Amino acid sequence: MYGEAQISGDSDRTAFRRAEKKYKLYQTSLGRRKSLKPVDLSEVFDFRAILESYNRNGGTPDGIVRHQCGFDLPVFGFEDRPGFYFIPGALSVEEQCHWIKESLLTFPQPPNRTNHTAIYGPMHDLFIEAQKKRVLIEADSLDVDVGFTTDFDSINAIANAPKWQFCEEGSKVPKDGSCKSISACSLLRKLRWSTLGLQFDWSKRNYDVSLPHNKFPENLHQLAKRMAVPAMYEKEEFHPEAAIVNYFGSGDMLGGHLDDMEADWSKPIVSMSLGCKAIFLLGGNSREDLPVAMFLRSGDIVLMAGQARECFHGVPRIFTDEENAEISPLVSQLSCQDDLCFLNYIRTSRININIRQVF
Ligand SMILES: O=C(O)CCC(=O)C(=O)O
Repeated sequence: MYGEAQISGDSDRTAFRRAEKKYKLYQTSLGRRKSLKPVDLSEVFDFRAILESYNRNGGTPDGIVRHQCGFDLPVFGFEDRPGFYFIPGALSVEEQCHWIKESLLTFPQPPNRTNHTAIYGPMHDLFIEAQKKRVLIEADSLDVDVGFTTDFDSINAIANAPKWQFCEEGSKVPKDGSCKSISACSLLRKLRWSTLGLQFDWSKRNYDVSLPHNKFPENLHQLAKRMAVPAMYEKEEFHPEAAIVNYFGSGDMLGGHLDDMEADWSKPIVSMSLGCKAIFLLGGNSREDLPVAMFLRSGDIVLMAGQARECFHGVPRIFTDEENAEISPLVSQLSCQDDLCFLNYIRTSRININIRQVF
């Protein structure tokens, strides 16, 4: 699903692919100068502008509806796309900062799995290790003398020791080039997803309830339950059981896909955007259906329920340049010394937390 922006042979076979191609990042190099291919954003819906105009004159553009659902924030949608709800600026800047920190410090912690787990095993404190500029080293390469022992506890400890360990750069490593290592900074840049609550098995594309997992975080549960209300039938409650946290860097995209692994599609997916602005594509049941494009900004929440659950969707573009990322409230909020590490990350990144009821 993930991919760097690249042109592939069949890239314009379907309407969805054509839209992805239209919006994704193309960098051209002229000598040493890199420039971005200009992109036509005139057809991208901007729900923040729609909200501002609604607040001024009570109207919405053709094709856009304001859902009258008694929710305490304005909720918009498309006339011809039932089940899709857009809540612009749903999260305060403080809430956004809180979830950015959680997404970097807490959510990737074992037993939650990340895209790194299959290669390196459970990995603790990646964000902190990256700030310390430490390096992940294959334990076999470390110059640790375990000696000879008949003590079964020691033998078990050695057998169960993590295969990869974070170390100071340059420490204890043989100098013969045999050592496998990767910097924590580089791993952080390559962090693509982590999973909360019930763990999603990407290879089998289903939830593997046998995998060890923590209870779904209570404060995220409460937030998602509150935000899901516009998409819920009366007297029903949303029970979040799992979430996928997506991490995007410059040039990353999330290809068109369906979220179809949950049992009950009447229940919404609650999807929160944090950090740099992105373009979201909402298509139809087939990749042949022409998708609509819209901006997603930090603090926006999208709900996809019912018919919208059966629609292809994806994120072809994030904007990491200062002018277009639109993260100035986060820049002000995260400017104290202790928060600069989060600011440095989010200046060129986007995080999406999408929360699901699985059963
Ligand atoms: O990043 C987003 O806004 C959408 C994420 C998504 O579609 C997914 O994880 O299934």
